[in-house]
Amino acid sequence: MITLSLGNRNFNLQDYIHSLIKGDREKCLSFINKYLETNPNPTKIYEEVIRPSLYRVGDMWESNEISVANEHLATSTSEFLLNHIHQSIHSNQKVGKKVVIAGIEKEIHQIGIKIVADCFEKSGWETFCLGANVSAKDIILFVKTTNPDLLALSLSLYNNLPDLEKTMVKIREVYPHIPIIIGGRAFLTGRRQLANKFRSAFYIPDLYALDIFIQNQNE
Ligand code: B12
Repeated sequence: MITLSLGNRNFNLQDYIHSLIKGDREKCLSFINKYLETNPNPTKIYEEVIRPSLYRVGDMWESNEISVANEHLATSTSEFLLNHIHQSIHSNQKVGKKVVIAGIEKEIHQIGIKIVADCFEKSGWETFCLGANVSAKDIILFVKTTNPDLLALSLSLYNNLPDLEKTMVKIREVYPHIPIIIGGRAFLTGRRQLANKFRSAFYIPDLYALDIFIQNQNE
């Protein structure tokens, strides 16, 4: 049993994962609402509930403990819950900064991308979330029209790391100075130093570090 303790309440993550796989929106929603009541900081719920539960779903899928359909159900239920959590996000003041967030071409994992967008939004940034599978050409064109202060790229598949590097090379050819942050599950097993190959590029390991990065940018 995986129990999360928060305030004086305990949350059984195993039960939540079970409801997620069954696509039981009502039970999941009740879990999420109780968690948010105890701690309204979305970063915490993303890092302690949404991410680990989907990683667990991925492991169960990989080891054939659950079907592809149940994995899809868990994913779509999580997307529904993200939309719900999004409603609790309020930024008191706009900071006058813009960020473009995207998953590179061939990447169709988009939940992490949406979450990163929420983190910027709650900190008062104007946020352009392009979603997954965006080509370098399209990212470059979009940057031209929006002139953002920062570009955030997400990568889930380890095998796509060379494509991320190629994308960053192409972006740097056109925009030598725009700061770029990279993150996502692909870096869990290494290659975090990829960012060091590029000027003003940074690897950010999790949302707690992202919040600190954003705070520093806001000062
Ligand atoms: C849902 C899912 C899918 C869905 C995606 C649907 C969607 N709408 O996004 C579908 C079914 C489409 C899918 C497809 C595939 N998937 Co998939 N998928 C998953 C699963 C179960 C969950 C992903 C997820 O949403 N995680 C939760 C989010 C919140 O976590 P996250 O993305 O890591 O993001 C967090 C952080 O990393 C960070 N973050 C993310 N990006 C960024 C960016 C920045 C700048 C920063 C600062 C932070 C940051 O913030 C987030 C909050 O904590 C994972 C399991 C897992 N362990 O992740 C497998 C997983 C990622 N998939 C995997 C695979 C193999 C595939 C497929 C190749 C399967 C296939 N044979 O077709 C395809 C590939 C498709 C493609 N070309 O991209 C493997 C990858 C293994 C590897 N070698 O890298 C995993 C790990 C499953 C497994 N255990 O094998 N998948």
